Amino acid sequence: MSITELLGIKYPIFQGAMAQIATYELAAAVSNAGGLGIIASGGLSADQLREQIQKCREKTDKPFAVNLMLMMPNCPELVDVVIEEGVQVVTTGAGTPKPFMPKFKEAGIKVIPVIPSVKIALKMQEMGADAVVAEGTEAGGHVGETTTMALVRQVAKAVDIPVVAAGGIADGHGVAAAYALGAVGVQIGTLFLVAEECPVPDSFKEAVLEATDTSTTVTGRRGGAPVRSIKNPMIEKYLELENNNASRDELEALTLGSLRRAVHEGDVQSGSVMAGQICGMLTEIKPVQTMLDELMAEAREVQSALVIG
Ligand code: TUI
Repeated sequence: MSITELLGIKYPIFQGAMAQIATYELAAAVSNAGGLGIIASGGLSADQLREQIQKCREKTDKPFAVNLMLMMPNCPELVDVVIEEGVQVVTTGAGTPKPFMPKFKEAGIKVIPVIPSVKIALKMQEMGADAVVAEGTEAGGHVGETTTMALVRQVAKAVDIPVVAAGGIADGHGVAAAYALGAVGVQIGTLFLVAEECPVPDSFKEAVLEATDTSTTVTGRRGGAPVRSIKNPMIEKYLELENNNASRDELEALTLGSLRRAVHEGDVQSGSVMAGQICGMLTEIKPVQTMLDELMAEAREVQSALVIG
């Protein structure tokens, strides 16, 4: 069965669950446009997540998912909300959904973990995942080490469940490339940062539009939670502190509340503007529907025009 049949969607395109950004407004827009909209629950309370799910359902009658950031201490409560509200699909990130698998299975929920390596992909398959999103290090936010090119191919060869490719994809060429590697769908985050429906301040969208292919970098490798974002004075300072072996406290003082500063206050100088390496290609703010239609039309054009050798 194709991923579109499995999930009841038109296009094999998932919207990345960008923490504090992927609210019901963006998720509903993506689902209405034929993709899989995903509500990011990172940073939300159980009540806030319930409200997000209910508002999403008011805006779309199409399938949508909820992403669980497994590092969140309130994950068990969020899982209960997802089940009570009848959400059909869950994606997970930054950890293992193992403790929650029996509950998800019992509720008939499809579980699609985001994974950064073959080893973790196999582990997820064994615990009953319905598919995996193989996310390369080109992606924004919390990332692994392996590139999309190397990761997707190796995961696709290793597992029997469907593989969705993520990291560095923002147009039809990227979609076609993902399929060539064995993926049966893509997850896209950075492109949707510049969607009309994306609820971030204009300054955030401008930072993404102005960025080039070399504008992002990864901080926090030493602390074990590497994060990709667009370089700005705060990130430069972080890198300097990291190079000088600064204490964990000093580093945390710099990043405390930094995602909120960028996403809610539009402060793109001292806030975290998490984005993937493909941001250099983005030049225009567009409606989600236009983005998805163009992505799929271009992917099909690339597919039929491809000449090898
Ligand atoms: O989770 C993401 N991306 C994120 S989460 C996030 S919020 C955040 N803010 C500040 C610091 C850190 C996070 C921003 N972006 N992507 C999915 C993803 N999952 N990437 C890597 C992983 C992952 C890593 C280890 C998944 C599983 C895993 O291990 C599982 C196991 O069983 O060991």
